[in-house]
Amino acid sequence: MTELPASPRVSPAASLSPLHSPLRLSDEVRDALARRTPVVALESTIIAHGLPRPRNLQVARELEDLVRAAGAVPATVAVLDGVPHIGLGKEALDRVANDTTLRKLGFRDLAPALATGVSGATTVSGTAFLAARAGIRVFATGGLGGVHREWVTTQDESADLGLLSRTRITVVCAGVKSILDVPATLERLETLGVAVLGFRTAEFPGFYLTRSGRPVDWTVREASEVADVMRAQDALGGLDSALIVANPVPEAEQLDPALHDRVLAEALAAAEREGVTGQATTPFLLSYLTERTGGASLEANLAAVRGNVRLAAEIATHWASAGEGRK
Ligand code: PSU
Ligand code: MN
Repeated sequence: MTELPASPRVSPAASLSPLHSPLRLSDEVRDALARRTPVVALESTIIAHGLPRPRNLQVARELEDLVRAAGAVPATVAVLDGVPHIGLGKEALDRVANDTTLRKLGFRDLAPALATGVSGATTVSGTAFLAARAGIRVFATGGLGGVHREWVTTQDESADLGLLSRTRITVVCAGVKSILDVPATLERLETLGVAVLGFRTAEFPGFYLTRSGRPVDWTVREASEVADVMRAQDALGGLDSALIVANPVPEAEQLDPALHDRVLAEALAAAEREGVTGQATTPFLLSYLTERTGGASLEANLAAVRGNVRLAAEIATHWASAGEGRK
């Protein structure tokens, strides 16, 4: 099969001289990319701002172990002292989990953070950008950011969506966080031209919940089919955009839907009452849910992330082996 020429694009940082790239790749990530063996990017905001301490460090390690057990190399992304790290060593991972001064860095925050030497955890938008620049194609997270329920008055829409409409990366997630306006977020993804595949589901997942009640247009059943879609994206060339693989949390591990709806309503009311806005909104709502569900939402969140990490490693494996044939 002859491939169409790839669209002109900025070369990934992995192909740049390390002297000219501000990115610091861990040795094992650099090695895996050079050998075209599977790599999975992981974000750090979920660790620093999305999960309670000390569980967050255990989870950060567990997710990396899951990637390794599936035969891929984990590349957790964070900015430390102004340097974007792609792949964290033990100490760096400890720091991301325990340093309470760490900022939350979306894509737009990266340049100021680099210029001022700041440290921060990267969100989906920050991580997707840095991972793609490093030459990593597959990324696992919990739930994407999206359109907030109060959008009509606040215009709060996560930068995740816009960045994913401009970045060639495959993001495995359990849908978008259910604290959001899910239907509006799906409409935005359509408008922005971001493809969404349901993994073994015809329904978009609901993050803590297996189902959101909204259909997806495309369903795949195997990781190899996701890699086929990634190859088709590249064969088409042209505009870079992401591919979202929506992988539901298993029904046995979801949060009880009635509990979810009740506590979420309380959380949204509390956020409004306390005047929580901007970057603080998502962490506030997630921790409110964790507290008021007696930890049940946390378990559902973790079950979702684990499933996403495993699937991402499988997709990365198919992607890497497909790459061998391509030269
Ligand atoms: N998924 C989780 N927990 C999280 C997040 C995702 O299971 O904490 C983070 C991601 O980093 C995502 C961010 O990019 O929440 C969205 O924040 P905001 O709505 O402020 O863009
Ligand atoms: Mn926001």
